[in-house]
Amino acid sequence: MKKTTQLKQILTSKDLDFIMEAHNGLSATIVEETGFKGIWGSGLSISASMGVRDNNEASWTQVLDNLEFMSDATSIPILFDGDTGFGNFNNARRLVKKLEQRHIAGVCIEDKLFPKTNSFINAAVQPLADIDEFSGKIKAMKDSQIDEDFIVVARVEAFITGWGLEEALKRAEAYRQAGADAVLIHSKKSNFDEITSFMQEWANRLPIVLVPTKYYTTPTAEFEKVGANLVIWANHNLRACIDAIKHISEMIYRDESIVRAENLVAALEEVFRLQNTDELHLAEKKYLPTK
Ligand code: SPV
Ligand code: MG
Repeated sequence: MKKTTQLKQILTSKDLDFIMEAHNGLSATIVEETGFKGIWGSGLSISASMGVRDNNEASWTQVLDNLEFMSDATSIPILFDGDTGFGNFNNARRLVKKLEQRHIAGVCIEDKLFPKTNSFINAAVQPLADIDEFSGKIKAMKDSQIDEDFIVVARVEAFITGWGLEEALKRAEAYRQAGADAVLIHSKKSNFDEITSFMQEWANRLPIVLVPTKYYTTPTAEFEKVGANLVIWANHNLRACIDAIKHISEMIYRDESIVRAENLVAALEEVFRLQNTDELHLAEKKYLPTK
């Protein structure tokens, strides 16, 4: 099944589904192997893994190149975190074109201004996009997609920036009318109250996507109970890498030896397996002259 159709089914199925963050071809491969049905191409994780900030410091084509490796390495759909769409409607619709060419199943755009800042950094002073301008951007993106199953998720940042339920609903409804396939309602609260109040009023008008990074203690059953369709585990692979790399670097630095580290890291054979080295051996047998 096409990746776009897979993502559409994940979003529209009655069951609550989960997708997991990846930030390069290797982490994307591992996410698929683990059993997840989809991948979150996190802006935070991709930028952090590049050594830059989540402020559109990496150019959109640099991010796209990275996504292409992720897409080539996997057969499950990637929902790409497209930030604000990297400009106005025209930049955003060109982004859709380039994502489709790389078999990325969908993109999420948030109603802030370029260059954006991560939602958990000084969010109270972050300006929101004009509703009509952002709606036009969604329309342009939906009008430009070639594959009818390509997904555009509209991310509402009203709660994040200190606005209330009324503003969040107004924006979500405008984006629904502009043609969005789903709404991501984001919250930085450590409890689930904001989202619950939104979900009651929203009443299943469109599929809903949640990112419980800050309200992580909320039992997953609650997400199901309020009618959410998709949960994004947004950054734990990146954060796991940071701790693992720190730990092993410090150990090897102190020991001036790799003896203790050897059994704490993946075997080289595992690296080769994840790179699908066997396939190349078979291809060499098939395509290289045997003399
Ligand atoms: C990301 O993973 O980059 C996101 C989610 O946009 S958040 O960091 O929660 O804003
Ligand atoms: Mg992001």
